[in-house]
Amino acid sequence: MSTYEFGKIEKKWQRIWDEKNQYKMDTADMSKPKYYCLEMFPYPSGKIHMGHVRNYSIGDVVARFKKMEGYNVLHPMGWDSFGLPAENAAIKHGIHPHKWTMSNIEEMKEQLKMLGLSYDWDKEIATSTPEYYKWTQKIFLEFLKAGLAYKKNSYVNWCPSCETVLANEQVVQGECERCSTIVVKKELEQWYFKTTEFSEELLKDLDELEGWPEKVRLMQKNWIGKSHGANVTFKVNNMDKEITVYTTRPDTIFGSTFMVLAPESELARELVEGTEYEEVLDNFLAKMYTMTAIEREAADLEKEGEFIGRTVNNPLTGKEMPIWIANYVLADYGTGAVMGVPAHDERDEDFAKKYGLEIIPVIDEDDIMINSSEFNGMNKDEAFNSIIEKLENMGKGKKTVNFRLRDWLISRQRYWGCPIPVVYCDDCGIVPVKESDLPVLLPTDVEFTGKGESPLTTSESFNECSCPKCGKSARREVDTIDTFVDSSWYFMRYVDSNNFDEAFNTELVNNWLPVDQYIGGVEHAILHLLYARWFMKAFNKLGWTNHVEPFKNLLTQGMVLMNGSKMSKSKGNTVSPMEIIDEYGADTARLFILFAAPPERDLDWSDKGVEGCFKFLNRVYRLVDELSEIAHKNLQFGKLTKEDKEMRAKVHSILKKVTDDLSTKFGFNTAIAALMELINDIYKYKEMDDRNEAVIKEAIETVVVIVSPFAPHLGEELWEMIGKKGSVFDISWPKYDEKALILDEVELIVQVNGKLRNKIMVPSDIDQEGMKEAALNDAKIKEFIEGKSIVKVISVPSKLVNIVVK
Ligand code: ANZ
Ligand code: ZN
Repeated sequence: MSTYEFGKIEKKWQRIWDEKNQYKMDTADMSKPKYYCLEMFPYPSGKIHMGHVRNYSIGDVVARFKKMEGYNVLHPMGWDSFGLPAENAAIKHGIHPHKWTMSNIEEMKEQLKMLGLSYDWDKEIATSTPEYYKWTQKIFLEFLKAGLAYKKNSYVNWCPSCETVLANEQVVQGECERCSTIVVKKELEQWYFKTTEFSEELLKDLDELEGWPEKVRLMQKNWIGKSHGANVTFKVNNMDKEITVYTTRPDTIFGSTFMVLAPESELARELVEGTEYEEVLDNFLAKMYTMTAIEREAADLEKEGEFIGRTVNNPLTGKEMPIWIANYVLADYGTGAVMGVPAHDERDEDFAKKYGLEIIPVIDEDDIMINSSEFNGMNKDEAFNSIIEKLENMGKGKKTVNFRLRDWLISRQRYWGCPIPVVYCDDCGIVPVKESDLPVLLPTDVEFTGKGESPLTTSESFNECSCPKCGKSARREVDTIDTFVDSSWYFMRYVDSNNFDEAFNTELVNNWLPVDQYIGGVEHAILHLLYARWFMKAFNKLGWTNHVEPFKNLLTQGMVLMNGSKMSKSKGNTVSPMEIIDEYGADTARLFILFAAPPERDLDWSDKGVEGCFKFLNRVYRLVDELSEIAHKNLQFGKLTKEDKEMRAKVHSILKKVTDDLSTKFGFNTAIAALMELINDIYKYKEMDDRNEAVIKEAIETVVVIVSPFAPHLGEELWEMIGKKGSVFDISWPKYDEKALILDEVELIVQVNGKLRNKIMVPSDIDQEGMKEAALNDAKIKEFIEGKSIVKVISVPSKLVNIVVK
């Protein structure tokens, strides 16, 4: 008897899969229904972690099962390979980001292959390769043409000591991650994608995404943040100027006693220009530059502000209101100006109390209007509409909806990203690079000093260029594109990854999108998914696809924990997948991770659990090995005993359960539990003296098929051991036998016009309707009643059916 040599088995099948291109598929082939199974592609850090193992094991079971169910399955993998770590490695170790990235990819690919994942590697992409980013650049230019990309001034994080721009994730509690200097804001012209173009669609279409977790839909909805209110205009006293505020509570306007502006707003600057308050504004702004937007939006923010020497009049009360600037008002939301209503808004209340501003309640505890002139006595909702109407009639207001969603700042002052394909010409301004000149390649003569605005400024070869329009010498854009852009369309490139003429073929994308099942971490629930959805809508508008949503079904898998907290390098509580593969094999690693918890839930690592799964696979191996000779035989069931029937019922009921668990829900853990139960029963059954070999053969074959999607190397090995030719993954998923599920049967006599015509077997607990149906559906009986009309059907429970025809 041989033992389960997982190391040998896994290497053997990985080699065979490679050699015969087991997972190659053709997206042009639409002869079978399509199924697009996608897992979020990784950043190539060089080493896979347990989160990857979980994500990709889930996807692999889905892909393998769907293929066996008869779908043409697209299951690709690639690399989100631009990004900061490669650049940091360059600064620290002097290794070029491209080299560093490519060697990481190679290493990680090796590791993914060791997990036995069913990817078609011919479809592999890496976003940092010119073959890919050429199309990212082309997409940028098309967006520019369509008005979906534009440039405007904005603030970046600047470390005065490192003299460099910092990404948000490099700012830790307001300080530079590297040197702990307080980070300030610096104004730069930057590129934006107009995400707000599709705010309404991004919100509305969430309703259609029934295959998404409710919590993710809600997170997106909140992020988009649609609100209903009004814009109200206030005239500035002693000045030819108006201020428009956005309010969701026009019903509180009689309680508005002051006005607050975002300190960064142009308006604030205009109001103080040439007055003694200019200095007040400058000093206040300097303070604001050390705060992040997140800090400023926090509910517990200590409210701070300054009076800036001007007033407005409340359009409905006529009361004079002082104008302040304050830290809690943001420049890029609404109009950047707020009417302060301290009686009904908490932030305004904190502010008014701190600075001694007037507080006037205008709504009582029963939501009835008070202190509001002709609106007194109204319900506040009624007042909401009536006050807007009044303001509209006065020409002082307008009903408005507002979105929290901002346009997407895509400029990064980084080297390791996709170059923005425009040049600046003194005569022609911003000029797009000609399509025939794409890709604009990243130069290699860059100095990685960690200083300055954009590393690309240090490359002479990159900067020297001529204007595509007039031919005069021009400067290249030195910023690169946010890596979230790369990952917003990669799933379309997979469909047509070797296309050298365009980003993708429209027909192929129309055929293959939406992704049928997307699987990834919940940390991407907002930005990545929102950006990808936005891209789909933009591509739709450009006529590149007829779809508007990229992902039909979404599974957000839980985290892998150790002793209750997330596995992480910094905490030192990690288990390396490679160690587990070495010690127990990839099949055990996969089985454990799928068995230990339902996929959406967090999973606690357990060495005991791994050990248990390893033992189980050994047990499966030994069982099949022992019975493989029987499986080779040509056998007939013959007459079955009660025990034989029970064994068959078990096999088919478990096949039914596993099929159900895999096709309608992600019941991997329950499917594996069922398989364990089946193995126990087979062990018992095979020990019986009068065991039926045909029953054993059927049971063993079923076990091998069921184990395959979870432990694919072992599945193939066992399939070979029981004498089957070819890959187990090329067969159709077996159908369970409904009849085998029924244990007790009785013989039913079927008569036609009183004459015995056949005897059929039916379940003993059959009802009269069932008896009638079974009799009428019997092939032999059908011959006797064909062409005749049924007068009536008489039945004696569990014994006889008589069909009267004429
Ligand atoms: C008066 C008022 C009275 C307000 C009241 C609220 C309650 P949402 O719902 O999130 O859209 N606001 C408007 N622009 C702002 C900005 N740039 N920075 C900070 N706050 C701003 O929030 C809309 C409300 O937030 C607006 O309605 C405004 O305050 C404030 F009892 O106007 B409200
Ligand atoms: Zn020019």
